[in-house]
Amino acid sequence: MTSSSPAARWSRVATAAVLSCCTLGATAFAKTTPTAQDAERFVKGAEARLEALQIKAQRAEWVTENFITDDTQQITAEANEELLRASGELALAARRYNGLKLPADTARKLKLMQLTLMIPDDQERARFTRLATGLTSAYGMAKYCPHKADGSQGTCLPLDELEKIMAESRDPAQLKDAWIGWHAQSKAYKQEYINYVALSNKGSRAMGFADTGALWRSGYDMTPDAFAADMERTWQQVRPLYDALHTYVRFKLRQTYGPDLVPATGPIPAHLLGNMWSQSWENIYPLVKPAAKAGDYDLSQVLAQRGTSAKEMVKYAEGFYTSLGMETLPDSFWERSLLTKPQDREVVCHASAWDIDQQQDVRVKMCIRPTEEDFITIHHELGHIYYDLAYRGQPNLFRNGANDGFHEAIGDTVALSITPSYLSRLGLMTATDKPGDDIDNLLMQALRKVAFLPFAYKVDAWRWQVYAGQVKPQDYDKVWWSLSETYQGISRPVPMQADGFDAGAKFHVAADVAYARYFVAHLLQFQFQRALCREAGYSGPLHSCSIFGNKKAGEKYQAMLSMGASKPWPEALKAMTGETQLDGGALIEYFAPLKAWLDQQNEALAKSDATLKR
Ligand code: X8Z
Ligand code: ZN
Repeated sequence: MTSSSPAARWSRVATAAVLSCCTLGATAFAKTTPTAQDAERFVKGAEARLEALQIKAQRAEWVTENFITDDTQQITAEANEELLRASGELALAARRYNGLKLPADTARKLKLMQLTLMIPDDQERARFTRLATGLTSAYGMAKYCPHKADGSQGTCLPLDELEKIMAESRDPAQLKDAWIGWHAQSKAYKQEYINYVALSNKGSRAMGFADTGALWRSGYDMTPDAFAADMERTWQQVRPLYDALHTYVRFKLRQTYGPDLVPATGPIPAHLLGNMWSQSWENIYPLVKPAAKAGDYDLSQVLAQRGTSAKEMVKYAEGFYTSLGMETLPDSFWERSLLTKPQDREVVCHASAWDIDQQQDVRVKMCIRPTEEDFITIHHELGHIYYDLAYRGQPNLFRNGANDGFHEAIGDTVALSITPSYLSRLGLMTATDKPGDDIDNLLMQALRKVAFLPFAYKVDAWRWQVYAGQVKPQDYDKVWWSLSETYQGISRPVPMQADGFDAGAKFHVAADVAYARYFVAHLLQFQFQRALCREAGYSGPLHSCSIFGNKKAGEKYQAMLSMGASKPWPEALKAMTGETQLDGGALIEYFAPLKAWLDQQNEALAKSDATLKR
């Protein structure tokens, strides 16, 4: 099972299946104290049942996301309902063994099994899974249909076309229109989301968690409060770097769009950052790149000019993993994956990786275009796939990432090795190309990675409050924008809509995929990269390291991947890096030259900006 796939939403293990609980309840719940042997027998049976149901749910979900209709949604909701019932029943039954002296593996499996929702009422459970499928599908099908000047309806724009506008347009009016158009869509499913949250909380509370946010935060081998404190601690570590980047970008956007649109201090309007959610800013690199001296190499241009096919894009990524000594992707991957957007049906285009049968049947679903962004994303997706393949030898309950942030960090780490020298080796950069220097490349990377951190923090800071009941539906947007301003330093381009649902315009909110994982991953990937580069014998600056072709680093990586979720994540981290906690230090080391440069630029720009009146 893969972190991005929906069955993972409701339980840490996502893969735990069920004995038909009631049989178990009737027979095994005798009054006698259970033995360790009973516990092991229970776990074994549970894993077998869960596996069968997980595979069934994955297949149904795959079909729905590739072909959204009322029927497919119903089939998926029913398969997920069966899985959820089983997971809940097993989780309850597992409590019976809590406190017994057990082998470490069994105790861990029992613990993982209890990190799930439990919705005992048949109707509520069915309503819950129907809402879940409906929300993901509604997001997948949403389109902005602008009205023409004469009031008639124009061509409807799906998300990928709106994202293209956000990435490429430099016309503030057009950007604002695309931004508003997309953010108006989620209102349509706000009530479903509210109902979904209520049922989800009910399911979490039945398992003894304060709410679903607390259940999510319990998936990190520490208490929910300790995890929240770790996020805050590491955010404070990296915040000065984000602040420097934000200040620099604001100066540059002010120069581009003028002081009326971009203020000298305070938040940046969200529609000017090159991305629908302002979550990563690499698309505005041309506006903020260091003047004159910057190189002009553009990977997107190269890929588009060569007419690079979606399959070729994936082949490049596969080539990286095999260069580390990992296996080639099975034939079924190429036969069954969806790599381009079909024109004849509704699909969920948000990129995802799937582990259908927990053995060989791995797939990617992604609407690939020949761009640098997608080139990086496909390396990310294959990270999920190679993790899935590496831990398939583990028992069912351990076929997962050490934590969900690990799952997200695997491919991102590999993508950090897409350096100019690597692109030259692939022939994607030639002698006539003018690559940027270190600062150019670091700035681009910071627009991707550093800009992302407060966004990831915000999404779940908001959701934790929503799940805790601290934010009422009428205040969803108020709190969303207050957090957006506090953490990201961005503002809504226009006043809030009445009863709006801006958070729901993000896939992971509509599809209810926890987001703290990406915050964790954005720190972990630098910790991983530093360790792998050391293993490869590299001793230069961290940002220039590429582990391409290094079998020694590959072995080290594979050893951690094959552990799956069998050990608490600090042990997996230690095995590879020697570190035992989440830490922003490696990221700070990677960007150190850029931080010094940004500080210098900001000082100089502050002086020249004084002449730019608001
Ligand atoms: O959703 C994803 C992946 C699939 S797990 C494409 N990402 C987050 C996002 O798009 O919001 C990758 C980075 C953040
Ligand atoms: Zn992912």
